[in-house]
Amino acid sequence: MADRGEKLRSSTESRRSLENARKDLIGILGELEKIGLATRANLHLRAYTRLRKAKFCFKKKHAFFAAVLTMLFIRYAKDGLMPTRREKCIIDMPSSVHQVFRPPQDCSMCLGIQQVDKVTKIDPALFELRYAYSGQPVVVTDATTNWTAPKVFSFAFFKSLYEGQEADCQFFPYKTEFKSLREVFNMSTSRALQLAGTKPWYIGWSNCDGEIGATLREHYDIPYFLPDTAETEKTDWIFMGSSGYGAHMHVDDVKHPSWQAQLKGEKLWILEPPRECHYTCNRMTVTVEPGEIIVLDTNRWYHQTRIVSEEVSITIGAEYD
Ligand SMILES: O=C(O)CCC(=O)C(=O)O
Repeated sequence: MADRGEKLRSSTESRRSLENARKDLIGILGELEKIGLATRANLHLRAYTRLRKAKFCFKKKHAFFAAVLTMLFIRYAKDGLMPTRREKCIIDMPSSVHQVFRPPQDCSMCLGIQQVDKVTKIDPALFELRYAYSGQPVVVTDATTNWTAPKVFSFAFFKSLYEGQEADCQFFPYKTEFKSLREVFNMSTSRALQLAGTKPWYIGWSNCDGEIGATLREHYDIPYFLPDTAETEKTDWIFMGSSGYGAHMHVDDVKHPSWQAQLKGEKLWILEPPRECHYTCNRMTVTVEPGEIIVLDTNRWYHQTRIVSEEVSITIGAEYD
């Protein structure tokens, strides 16, 4: 208590002596002005006063920096708002931050690859050797033959599965107005079926609900070509939507490569090598037809998709290691 009183006293005293010094200085400067002596101190004091009054003047160079900053902001804000597949983190960073800190790739993963192969009846050993972990994208044409998913999976089927549930782990609205899967399943049937005059839509989500996952797996199998030692993640990824729409160009930040089965509709994939390999590797495109499975390391290849069929596209996929 005594200590606080002491501090208060000393701060009041120093404020008083500062005030006295200011008054003395003004007095001296006044006297100097009276006798016409323009001292350096006097000049400095005026310059200081002028400086304080000066207004900020927006010049050409300021406009240039403002334009650069605005462009950077728009680019990163847009990119940051775009969804990409990621592992769940405690603190989720915008996708732009992930992309900036992405470790550089070894371009041997894409060197010499001219196109996405389409293969049939591929032996798992050969698949492992050529495609499973090499980074070379491939489409397998005969891996959904006995699946019931292409017939069963539809907007109405997913709607009935998710009725009253909040079971999606990650939801990607892309360009739609939807904020959740619940909102998607509330759209009108005519829009869901993309009848004439209705608004197009494209969305994606991951399912981590055990029960729903088990129901989904009643209708598809682990693709036969995956190596015996490979484990498929329990998280299913579903992408669904209308002609002309798809995912923007991006790279993912997930653990493993993925497979994705085209159950309905046709989807064009545009693949770009990582930025650091642009001069050594090729950009490629491939259209995945109903019944085909694309296998892609989405962590290494930048990818963009577009539905090219009139029919609504439905896909299911997962990561494997
Ligand atoms: O299937 C799509 O349209 C997008 C898929 C995608 O971006 C992904 O799997 O990371």
